[in-house]
Amino acid sequence: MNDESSTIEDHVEGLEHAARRLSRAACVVVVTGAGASAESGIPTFRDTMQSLWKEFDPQKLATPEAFDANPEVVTRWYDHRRLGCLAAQPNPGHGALATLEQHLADRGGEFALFTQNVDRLHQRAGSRRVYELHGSILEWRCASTGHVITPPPTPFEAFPPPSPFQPGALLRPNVVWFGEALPEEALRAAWEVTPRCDVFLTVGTSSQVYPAAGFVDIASQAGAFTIEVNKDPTPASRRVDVVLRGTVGRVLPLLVSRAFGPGVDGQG
Ligand code: BV8
Repeated sequence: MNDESSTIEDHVEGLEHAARRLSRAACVVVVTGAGASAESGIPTFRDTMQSLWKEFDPQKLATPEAFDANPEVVTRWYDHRRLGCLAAQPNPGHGALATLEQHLADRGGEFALFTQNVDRLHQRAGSRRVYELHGSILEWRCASTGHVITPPPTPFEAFPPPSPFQPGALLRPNVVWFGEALPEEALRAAWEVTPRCDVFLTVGTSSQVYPAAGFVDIASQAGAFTIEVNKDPTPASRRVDVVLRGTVGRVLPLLVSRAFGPGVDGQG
């Protein structure tokens, strides 16, 4: 990169190497976590406990046991987060992933995005092949019959919200709690495409929750070039080929525009 074109913005260590590999890839797999939505104003999973929730542990609340023991607290927490997700807008990091997917499609390549996030911002940013590993907070389901609904963008009127499908039953968020199985289709897709990808990106995740945190190892062991985008070190940092240390909203647009030329960095 010559001096004229490079700016302080561009000096993300490893960017050129990552961009070169990405520009040649025929199959790209991405896993995202809460850090991808942080710049949209959605608190990350482990930072989500602020103000009225500060005395709760998210890992304890995101369980079937907590819902059974205290359905009012759990459904209030999830409805509070649901409304936050509805009010949020996709950020340039989401846009860059949608642009990356389009570039792979334009060249007849393959792209798959596995998100641990439950906010649907990837879809709102234009990503098409998205697998929601941990479900969606915008959908709720009858805890007894499994019927799924999309509640209106207003707070529930009662907590815990009653199910309209069975008298006495409750509604719960249609997310995957700790100890619950991930959606079959998403897992099957992950096991199928991850070992075939040329480049694997792990984006904005603390890489602590399985099985999602293990996908990077499957890709790496199959020979993929692995990239981590995170503002902080994670357990995956020492296992990937390149760490792009920085915020998703800044690094991903840089990476995509370096790999595929200017003006395609997800900035609209
Ligand atoms: C299951 C619900 C089996 C929705 C969540 C090995 C294999 C399989 C399972 C296990 C295993 N070992 C242990 C387990 C059990 C468990 C697990 O992984 N426990 C952990 C704690 C060790 N896994 C499970 O229980 C899974 N189920 O495997 O079932 C089974 C099989 C058959 C039949 C029955 C059962 C279920 C896991 C899903 C749990 N549900 N959420 C919700 O409430 O949101 S997980 C929860 O953590 C969130 O969904 C979140 O997505 C996920 C991961 O967190 P992150 O997304 O990484 O968010 P976090 O805040 O941690 O980190 C944010 C990162 O971004 C940080 O690194 C930060 O530095 C960075 N960052 C912040 N801002 C930015 C940024 N980076 C860049 N730019 C920024 N601006």
